[in-house]
Amino acid sequence: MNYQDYLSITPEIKEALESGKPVVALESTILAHGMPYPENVEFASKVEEIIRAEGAIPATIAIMDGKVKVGLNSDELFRMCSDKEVIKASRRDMAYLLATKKIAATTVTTTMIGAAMAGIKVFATGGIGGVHRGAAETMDISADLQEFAHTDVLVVSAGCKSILDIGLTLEYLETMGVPVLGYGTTEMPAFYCDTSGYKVDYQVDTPEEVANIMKTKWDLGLNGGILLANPIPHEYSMDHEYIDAAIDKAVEMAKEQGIKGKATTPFLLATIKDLTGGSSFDSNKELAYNNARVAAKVAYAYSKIA
Ligand code: PSU
Ligand code: MN
Repeated sequence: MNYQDYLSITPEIKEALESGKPVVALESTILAHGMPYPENVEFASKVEEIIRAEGAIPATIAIMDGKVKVGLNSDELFRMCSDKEVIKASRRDMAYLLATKKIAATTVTTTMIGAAMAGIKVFATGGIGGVHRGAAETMDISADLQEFAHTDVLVVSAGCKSILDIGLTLEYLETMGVPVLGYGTTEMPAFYCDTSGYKVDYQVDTPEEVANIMKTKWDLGLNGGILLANPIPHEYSMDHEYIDAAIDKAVEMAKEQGIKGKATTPFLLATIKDLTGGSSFDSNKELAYNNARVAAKVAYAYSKIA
């Protein structure tokens, strides 16, 4: 058997990939562990609609029935949004979950892996995982960063949340040789906020520019991902002080309650939503829609030159 035997790609996506049409990968952990039910159901279909409206094909990825599924139907999407048994799958979980035919949602890490297996080069998410605050003691560094070091996928993300140490996350990406491009900005966005005070490597302003950098990197045999940091639209950007206070509180609560390992990020996301009375969730959805839109445009530009 080879890895293709573990892949299940919908006919629509397969045809699109074979004929060089633009396809955008989407993760399922954002649905299963990053957003509350039932709001995630509307999000899941809207984000796919946005990609279609831009002329690209959405490919939400998940693990089910011993396969990496690329493209979910509406029942499967609903299951990702509503089933509490859905496991959060990082790189280390993948073989176990496939061999035992469990149902699991893919993080940025495993969505990159699934996309690369299928031949999809562009992936839209909300925010990536990174180096957690206090990582010097806890060693909590998301596997997402390692994945960028060796898997050839461009990820469109609104930077990362300040539940993470943004400065250390950028240092780690530098060590791993990962280009960090700011889309229309010189700064690494901080998820809910369009600025963070940290600089990206380079500013890029058009999908064509991004596509050219992708092609050049991979033509050169420089394996690994690219992070396209796309700021939340300014009208949805939240007040730094307000959101930072909620984040500080959530980080403190996680520590008090002894939350560890892969439970940390979902705990922080849910706690921040509660502490902000849901207002952070509106921003969360808008930035993800915006990332989907940009990813579709980049996938289109890349399809013209690849
Ligand atoms: N950050 C968010 N929303 C998310 C996640 C991160 O703002 O939904 C999810 C993504 O799937 C990401 C994962 O890949 O959490 C990282 O988890 P960990 O920190 O356990 O590596
Ligand atoms: Mn972690």
